Amino acid sequence: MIYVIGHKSPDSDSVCSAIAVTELKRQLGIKCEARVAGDINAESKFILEKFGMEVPEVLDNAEDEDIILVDHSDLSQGVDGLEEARVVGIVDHHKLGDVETSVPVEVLIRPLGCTCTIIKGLFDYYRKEISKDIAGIMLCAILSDSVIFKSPTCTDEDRDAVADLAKIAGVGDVEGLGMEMFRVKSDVEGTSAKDLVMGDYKDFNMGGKKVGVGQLELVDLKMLDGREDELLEEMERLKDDGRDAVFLMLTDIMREGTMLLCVSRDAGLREEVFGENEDGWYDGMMSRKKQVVPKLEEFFG
Ligand SMILES: [Mn+2]
Repeated sequence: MIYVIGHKSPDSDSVCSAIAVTELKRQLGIKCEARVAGDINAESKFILEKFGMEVPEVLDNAEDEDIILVDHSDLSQGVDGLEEARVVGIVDHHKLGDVETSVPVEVLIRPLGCTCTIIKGLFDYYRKEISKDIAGIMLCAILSDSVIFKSPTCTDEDRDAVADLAKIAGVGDVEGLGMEMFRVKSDVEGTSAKDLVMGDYKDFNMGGKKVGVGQLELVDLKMLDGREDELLEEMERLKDDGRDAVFLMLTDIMREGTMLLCVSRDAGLREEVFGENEDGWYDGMMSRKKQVVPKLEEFFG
C-alpha cells in the first residue's frame, strides 16, 4: 500500500492534494490511500463537508512505508519517520526540499500557486475524469492557496484550473465560495492561541538554524484584537523549544497585507530582514513561500 500524504499542520492543499492524487492513482490502477500528518483545520473540514468527502486518517509514522509526498518535500515539515520511509513520488509547488529517496521516484514540482493545479494537469495528461466532488475540493484548495487569486504566487494556470474545476463541480460563484471559506477560517473565536499559531505552521532548516513561520489568513485582523500577547507567548514557547526564530504572519486578505509577529533571540530581526517598520504591518505581503521564506533563507543561509 502506498500512502499519499501532505505536510504536518495540514492546510487544505495538503489534505485535498492527498485525496486527489489517491483518486488519480486509483484510476491508473495503483492502490493508494490518502493520509494526513495531523488533525485538519476548520477550513479543510468545511471543504470536505461541503463536497461530501471523508476526512483521511492520520498517519503518525511513515517508517518503512511507501509514500507519495504532496505539497512539501522538506523532512522538517513531513510526517514523523519520513527519513525511514520509501518515497516513491512527490507532487509539489515549493522549492525542492531535503528528502532522500532509495528507489526510483516520480517527481513533479512546478512553480504554480497550488499543488492541486499541478494535479489537475496530471488528470488531463492521463485523460482521466475528475468527479464532481474531487473537482470541488481541488477548486477550494486552489482558492485557499492563492488567497482567492490575490497571492503573488497565483499564476494563469491556477486561474484556468479553477475555471475548469468550477464547471465540473457546478460552482457558479467561485469568489463567493472563496469568501465563504475564508470566513470559516477567520472564525477564530474560541480557538486557542496554540491552535491559531499551529494551524498553518511550518518549520524550516535555514543554514543549520531552525526557523518557524506560521500564517493566519483572515478577512479582518480586528478578529484578533486583544489576543496578540497570547499569540506571542505561544510563539515564545516554540522558540524555547529549539528554534532560533518564530514568525507569525497575520494576513488581512481584504487589506492585502500582513501584520508580521516575530519572536527571536535577536530583538531587531524582523526589521533587519524585512525593513524598518514601526507597527509590523507590511503592505502587499501575502505569501509565506514567495515573500517571507526566501528573505529569511538569504539572511540565515
Ligand atoms: Mn500548497
